[in-house]
Amino acid sequence: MPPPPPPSTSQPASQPGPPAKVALITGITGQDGSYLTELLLSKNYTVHGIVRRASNFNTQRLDHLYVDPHDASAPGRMILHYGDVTDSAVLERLVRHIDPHEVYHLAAQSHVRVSFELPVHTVDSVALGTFRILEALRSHAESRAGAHKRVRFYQASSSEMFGASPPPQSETTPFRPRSPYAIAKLAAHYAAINYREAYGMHCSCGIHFNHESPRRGETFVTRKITRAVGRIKAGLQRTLFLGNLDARRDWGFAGDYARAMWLMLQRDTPDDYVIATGRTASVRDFCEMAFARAGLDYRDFVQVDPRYFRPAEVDELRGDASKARRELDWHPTVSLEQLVDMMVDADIARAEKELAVRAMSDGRTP
Ligand code: NAP
Ligand code: F7E
Repeated sequence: MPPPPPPSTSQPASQPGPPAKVALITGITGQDGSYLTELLLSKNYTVHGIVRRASNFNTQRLDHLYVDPHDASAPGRMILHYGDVTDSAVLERLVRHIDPHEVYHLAAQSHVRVSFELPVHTVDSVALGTFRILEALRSHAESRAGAHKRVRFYQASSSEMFGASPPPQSETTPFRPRSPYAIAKLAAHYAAINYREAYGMHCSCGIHFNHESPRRGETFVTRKITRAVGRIKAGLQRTLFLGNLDARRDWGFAGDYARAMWLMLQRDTPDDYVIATGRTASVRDFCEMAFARAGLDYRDFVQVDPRYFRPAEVDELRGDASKARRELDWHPTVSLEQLVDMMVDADIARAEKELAVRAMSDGRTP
C-alpha cells in the first residue's frame, strides 16, 4: 500500500486550466468521504478534505487516491488539511482560504452504541460541529457580500432520527430519536434547515439510511459480520459475538449514497431527501446471507452477547425514497445480495492475506 498522503499536500490537475469546482469535505477519511472523493475527482473537482490529527495514519481509505505531486499526468486534485469540527478557528480559516463552491459535512462520531458511552463528545462533534461549520460559512458569505458566491452545503442527516417511528419512513415521518447520536443528528439537521430559512443559505440534508461497503468501519454490524466470516473461513477466528439479531435495517451500498449527496447539491433549490433502498432485513438475515456466501451456517458460529445490546434500540428502519427518485432521479444500483457478496468476498481476501503474512513471519510458506 502506498504511503498515505500527508495533510496539506496537493496534487496537480491532469488537464490545463482550472478544474470545474472546488469542494470541501469534512470527514473525508471515513467510509462516505472516500467514495465521495472518488466521485468528485472523477468530475474534475478540486477536493479539499479535513483530517483529524491521529497518532497513527488515518488516511487508509484515501491511499488509492493519493497522487505524487511530481506526477503531472495525474487526474484530479485532492488536498488534505489538519482540522477538527470541534475547533471553530480552523474551520473559519479553511473556509476563507479554500472558498469552496460545495461543502459536504460528513464529520461525526457516527457510532450509535458509542454515543451512549460518549454523549457529550457526540453532541459536540455532531451537533455543535455542524453549527461551527455553518457559522464559518455564514461569516464567509457575509464578508464576500455576493449571492453568486453562495456556497452549497450538504448535511449528513440520518435515519436514526426516526428512531421509534414505524416504517416506512419518509421526509414527512415524525422524528422520535432513541440515542444521543440521533438527538445530536436531529439538532444538526434542524440547524441546516434553520440556516436555509433564516439566512437563505443553500443547505440540503440527506436523510440517509444505513449504507455499507468493504470500507465500512469494523465495529458496525455488517462489517463486523463479514470480517468475521472471512476470518472464520481462514481459521483465524472461531466465534462471532453479536447483540440484537432481530433489529431490522434498510442497508444500501455507500457508493450509491455518495452519488445522492452530489445530486442534491446540483439542484438550484436546496431541500431534504430520504435516501434508502426500501427493503428491510434483520441482523440475523444478514448473518445467514454472509455466512452462506462462504459456504457456512451462521448458527454454528454466532453467539449473542448482551454486552452489545443498546440501552434503547431502533427496531425497524425501511425508507421511502420516492421523492429522491422523482426529483433527483436517484436509484440504488446494488442489491442487498450483491452488497453482502461484495463485502464477504473482500473480507475473505483480506483474511487470506493476513494468513499469508502470518505464515511468512512464522517462516512457513503460505
Ligand atoms: P465514518 O466512517 O465513521 O466517518 C466519520 C468521519 O468523521 C471520519 O472521517 C472521522 O475521522 C471524522 N470525524 C469524526 N470526528 C471528527 C471531528 N471531531 N473532527 C473532524 N472529523 C471528525 O462515517 P460514515 O459512515 O462515512 O458516515 C458519514 C456521515 O454520514 C457521518 O456524519 C454519519 O453520521 C452519517 N451517516 C452515516 C450513515 C451510514 O450508514 N454510514 C447513515 C446516515 C448518516 P477519523 O477517520 O479520524 O475517525
Ligand atoms: O447497528 C444491531 C444494532 O452499528 C445496526 C451508523 O452508520 O446507521 C448506522 O447506525 C443494528 C443495530 O448501525 C451488533 O443493535 C447487533 O440495531 O451497524 P450498526 P446503526 O446503529 O444502525 C445509521 C443510519 C447512522 O446514521 C449511523 O451513523 O445492528 N447489532 N449486534 C449490532 N450492532 C453493532 N454495531 N455491533 C453488534 O455486535
